[in-house]
Amino acid sequence: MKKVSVSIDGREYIIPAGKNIKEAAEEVGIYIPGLCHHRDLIPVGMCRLCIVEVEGLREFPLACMTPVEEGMIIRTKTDTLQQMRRHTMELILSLTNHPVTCLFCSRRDECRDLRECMRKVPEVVGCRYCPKGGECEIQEIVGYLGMTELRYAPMSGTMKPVVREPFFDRNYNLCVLCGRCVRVCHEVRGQGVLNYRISHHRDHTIEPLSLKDAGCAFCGACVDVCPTGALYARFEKWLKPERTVTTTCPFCGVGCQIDVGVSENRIVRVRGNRSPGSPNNGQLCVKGRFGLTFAESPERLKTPLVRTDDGFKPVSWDEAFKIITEALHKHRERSFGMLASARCTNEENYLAQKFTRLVMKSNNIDHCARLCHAPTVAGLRKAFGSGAMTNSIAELAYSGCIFVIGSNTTEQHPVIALKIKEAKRRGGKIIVADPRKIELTAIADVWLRHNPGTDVALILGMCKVIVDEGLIDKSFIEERCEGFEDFASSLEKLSLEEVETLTGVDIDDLKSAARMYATRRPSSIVYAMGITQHANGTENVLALANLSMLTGNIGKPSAGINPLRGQNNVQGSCDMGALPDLLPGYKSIKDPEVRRLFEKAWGCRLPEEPGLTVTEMFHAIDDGRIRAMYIIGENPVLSDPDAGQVVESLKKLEFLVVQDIFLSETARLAHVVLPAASALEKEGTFTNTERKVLRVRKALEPPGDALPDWEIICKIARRMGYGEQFSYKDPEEVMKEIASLTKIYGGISYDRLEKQPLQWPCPEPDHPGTPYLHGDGFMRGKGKFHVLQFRPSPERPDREYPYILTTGRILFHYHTGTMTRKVPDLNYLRPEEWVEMNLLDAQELGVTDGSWVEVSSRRGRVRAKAKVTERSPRGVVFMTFHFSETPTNNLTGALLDPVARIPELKVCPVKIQPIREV
Ligand SMILES: Nc1nc2c(c(=O)[nH]1)N[C@H]1C(S)=C(S)[C@@H](COP(=O)(O)OP(=O)(O)OC[C@H]3O[C@@H](n4cnc5c(=O)[nH]c(N)nc54)[C@H](O)[C@@H]3O)O[C@H]1N2
Ligand SMILES: Nc1nc2c(c(=O)[nH]1)N[C@H]1C(S)=C(S)[C@@H](COP(=O)(O)OP(=O)(O)OC[C@H]3O[C@@H](n4cnc5c(=O)[nH]c(N)nc54)[C@H](O)[C@@H]3O)O[C@H]1N2
Ligand SMILES: [Mo]
Repeated sequence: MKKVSVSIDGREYIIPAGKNIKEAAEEVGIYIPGLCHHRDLIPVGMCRLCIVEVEGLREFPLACMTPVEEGMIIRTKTDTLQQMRRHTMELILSLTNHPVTCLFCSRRDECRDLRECMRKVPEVVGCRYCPKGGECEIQEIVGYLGMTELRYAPMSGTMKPVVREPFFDRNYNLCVLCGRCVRVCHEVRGQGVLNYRISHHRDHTIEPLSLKDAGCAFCGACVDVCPTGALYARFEKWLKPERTVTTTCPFCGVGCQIDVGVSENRIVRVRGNRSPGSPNNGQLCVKGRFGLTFAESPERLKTPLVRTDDGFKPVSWDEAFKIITEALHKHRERSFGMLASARCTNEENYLAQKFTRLVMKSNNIDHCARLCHAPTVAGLRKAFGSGAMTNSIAELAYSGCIFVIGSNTTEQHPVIALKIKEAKRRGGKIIVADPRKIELTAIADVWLRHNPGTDVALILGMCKVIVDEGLIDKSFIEERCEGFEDFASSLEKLSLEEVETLTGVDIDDLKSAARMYATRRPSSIVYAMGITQHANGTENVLALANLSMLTGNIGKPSAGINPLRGQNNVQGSCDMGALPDLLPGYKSIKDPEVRRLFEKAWGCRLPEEPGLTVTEMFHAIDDGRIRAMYIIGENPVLSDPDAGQVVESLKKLEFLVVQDIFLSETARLAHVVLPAASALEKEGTFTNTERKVLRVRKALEPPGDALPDWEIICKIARRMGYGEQFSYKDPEEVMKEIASLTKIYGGISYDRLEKQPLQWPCPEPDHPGTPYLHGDGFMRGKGKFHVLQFRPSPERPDREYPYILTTGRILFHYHTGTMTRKVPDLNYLRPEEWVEMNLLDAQELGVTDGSWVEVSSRRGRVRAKAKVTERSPRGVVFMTFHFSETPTNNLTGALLDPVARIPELKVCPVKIQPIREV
């Protein structure tokens, strides 16, 4: 990196070239005041407070707008500068009518706790008015400038009412019109909701007046950049953290690093962390920023519960363990099934599978990856030899083209969507393939609105165009792949007209998408559930693998295939072998060599036959092959397909123990319920979607008697006679064992993670980790093309069930709602299920926006309000599975992909009938 040497305030510094004076000074610890600038924003030089003196220049350059140059002699704090800044500041304060009592308060420097201040100096209305106290940037500037009074009378303005938004207040009496909020909303978040409202009554303020209906995503970025108390999160108001803990967000698979400020065992601050390797660089989404308070919900489980005839009875851990060990002893070596949890840490998942295999002598262990990315694991392993996201989140910003297929990225991985928007700003092309009109279609260069379930045809069509037009990367294919000839000749039989008929996508659009993807290298593919949750999910994944190899867009930075993993630790649960056929590190249970390694380490014999998958376990209950289950952090009563059947099956179990943080719908069916500590209350690691191992740290004490999942599993195992194999001091010790047995984690340790996160494969203690895979050759040797044929979804719409129901998620809620629905303002933003449907369908059905409908399938029926929206194409309706009042999965079916055993959750034929309000 090029460097320049400069002098600042009489000292010499070497600074990376390309920085502006303000950034350069900050880097060496010199403060220059400023209100409009923020490190995430494009400098605009609006507030003029950051003027400096540069030798040889007669004017006073703005530090935020002036790049450092070799040999510059800069002064940041001369009398002239300070005097000019004081004038400027006085003007800003008087023109914006910002209250000053607090600013000139003699105890300003001690200002730490505003409640304290109000008690001592009750007449200080300024403080009472502002929630920001010692963190106010205006106060900092006023102090730096040594101001003691305001010589200009404040402009008389009217008091503006404080607007109460979900999560935060907007008090424009405190706004100094620095514009940071407006700019972060446009520049960083690409949301563009906030705007200036300039009126001739000097009543300048920020629009819109209410954010809820204006498309605001409530990410909180505006709140975080506000220098004053104008925008302020209510749960942070008045309170100061006693300590701050950096940990990993417990919602989705992005793995955002968060700084959680805690006071008296309560969360009083949440900020995005920006230390090296953090996937989010300071940004968060609504759930990470404002949704962590689920942990403080009074509904948290606080003691073990045992079911009696009169409902659940709280019991001691001792009593609960006694019942559990007695019951589980009966089912060893047979009739036992475990669901591990992608919400839990790596260490906990490792222990869950060790418990199942070693203590229960069974391979019946699986988890929600089965309903999620099982086709990714299966398909990408077949094609490349590894089932993980090939590249890193940060690389997306530099892609020449991003093909987003079946991923509603802005709602489901909001912080990754920022990188897609950034790529667009840098001139990259965006292709979206989605039947629904998602937010990204607004910035897409091409939007392929295909019929649900026709992805194989669509992708093969693109492959055909690429081959026919000679856009393939011949040398890449020759050197690094196999099976190309067969694949290419299989395309000869495919007709684009047929693709058009099947998919409903115009041939010209298909062609331009194919050309864009093939020629704007490096091109990335981003996909999620729209690809995997189909009875032909594995074929969809293989089709994408073919597309990437054809054009050589794999094994390179900013290219690759990026399955966005869903749950916070679903990548880790898979890595840890919480799967019926694989031991930690994706080692086959059938391989005797592998078994020997684990048998030696654990001192046991391992069961050889692969176990049952999630969906198979529920069927096995029905025929008596499974009679006891241990479910950790999963809620299949709402999340599994054909959920009505799942409930029936669970009721047949002789013994069910559920370990959760809430009394979930599944826990309600248990014989014993165990209270777990949430991610905010324990130590460990999560592995995010880009294979990055991130630390989870304890910020809060767990409520009541709740214990971390790892401790509970170990305690049960020890009681069942496995004291030696399950006595760990802490999760760090578990990670040591994981690293010793799992090559891809071989070089990972808590010591190293303390410095920065590491991406697997990281086989040695001095290995730097791997940002993108298959760089020096595919993990399986050669990349393999697969010949594929389009198979339509097994259950098609017909006269009785004419609409296609596709299911998924929305921004404000998470899965079965156990956590997000405990956060009042998330619930306020979306309190109920909607059946999203097209206007033409609504008219045909005689349904209006907000009226009630009954949706039924061959398996069940549910009721909800209709939402008439252009998001849904004709004939397709969309529902979530976030609301227990509307158990959508009573409708979906358990038709499985033959390879990955994932159910078809994205195509379910239904009928819809208007009903009277319920
Ligand atoms: N807010 C929030 N974020 C989440 C979650 C959450 O519950 N809430 N869950 C997390 C988890 S575990 C996961 S797996 C991810 C899921 O993240 P996504 O997969 O992005 O979410 P979905 O809503 O399931 O569906 C994705 C898209 O697939 C489209 N689609 C439907 N049918 C088809 C089809 O046949 N072909 C194609 N190409 N597209 C189709 C839908 O219109 C939708 O836009 O989100 C994670 N993030
Ligand atoms: N119709 C339809 N169904 C779907 C999908 C779809 O798109 N459509 N998507 C599928 C997908 S991709 C997924 S990933 C699954 C998700 O399905 P689930 O994993 O069953 O859903 P969650 O609501 O995330 O359930 C996790 C449970 O873990 C608990 N929990 C949270 N943290 C902890 C912890 O630290 N310890 C313990 N012990 N418990 C904890 C929560 O309270 C919650 O009850 O749903 C699937 N089901
Ligand atoms: Mo998922």
